[in-house]
Amino acid sequence: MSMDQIEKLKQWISESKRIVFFGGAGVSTESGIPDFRSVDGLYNQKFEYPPEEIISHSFFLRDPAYFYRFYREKMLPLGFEPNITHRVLARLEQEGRLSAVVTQNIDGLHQKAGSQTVYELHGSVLRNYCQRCRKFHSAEFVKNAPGIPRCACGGIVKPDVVLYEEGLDQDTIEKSVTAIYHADLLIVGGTSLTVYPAAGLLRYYRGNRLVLINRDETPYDHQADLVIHDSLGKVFSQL
Ligand code: CNA
Repeated sequence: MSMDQIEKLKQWISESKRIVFFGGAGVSTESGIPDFRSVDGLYNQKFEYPPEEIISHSFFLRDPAYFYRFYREKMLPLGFEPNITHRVLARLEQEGRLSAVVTQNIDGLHQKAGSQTVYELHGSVLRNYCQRCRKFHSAEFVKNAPGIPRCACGGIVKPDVVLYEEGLDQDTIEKSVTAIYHADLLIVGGTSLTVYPAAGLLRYYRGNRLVLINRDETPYDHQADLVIHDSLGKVFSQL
């Protein structure tokens, strides 16, 4: 990362009023939550089944006990705190520069940092519903339940997280598309941009200030107006 890149990003931010930040698991790695596709990410660890299979809708129906063992151990990020990136994004919103955070994360850390307008494309581990009576259950309930978490009515509780084979919430997609379409600066960070349809939302951006901040290369690097291959923490601590 060069000083020129930081200066350019700072200038663009100072000239913007409708910034949208589009992020992924890399936003929370510096809070201590591993991502999926980095070398030490979940997809490079060994399990009985590929993680994509375990966190799929059909697997959840077939073997909820195994699903929950994996989910509790690897996907339920409780007790983590927002980092500098979450906090700077919340500040930019308070300053009236940022209109929305669109995230693929399910950890709730943007809201914990103070962000108000957060579109969670893949849901949140903080919301859990009984599949029979729709009663709400907390993440702590799911974490502490023995085996498969069950509601008082006997129904199985399911996290409000989009599993493989499941569709995204239409209202969340529409709000994300609208925010991205009207953005004057789109900052994309901490995402491999390989998970669809989420990654495809970038095509709704109409401006000429697309910034990509990611440790690894992404398939969208060549489309960006500014690419920074570095950690988000290093970049955001200078903004
Ligand atoms: P991914 O595919 O794991 O990619 C993460 C990307 O972030 C990689 O390209 C890394 O190089 C990059 N990266 C990691 N740490 C940093 C950092 N500190 N600074 C800059 N770049 C970094 O994750 P995606 O979000 O693209 O994939 C989408 C999945 C991952 C979504 O469905 C999420 O729900 C899911 N996920 C979420 C969390 C969470 O909520 N914190 C954690 C793990 C996975």
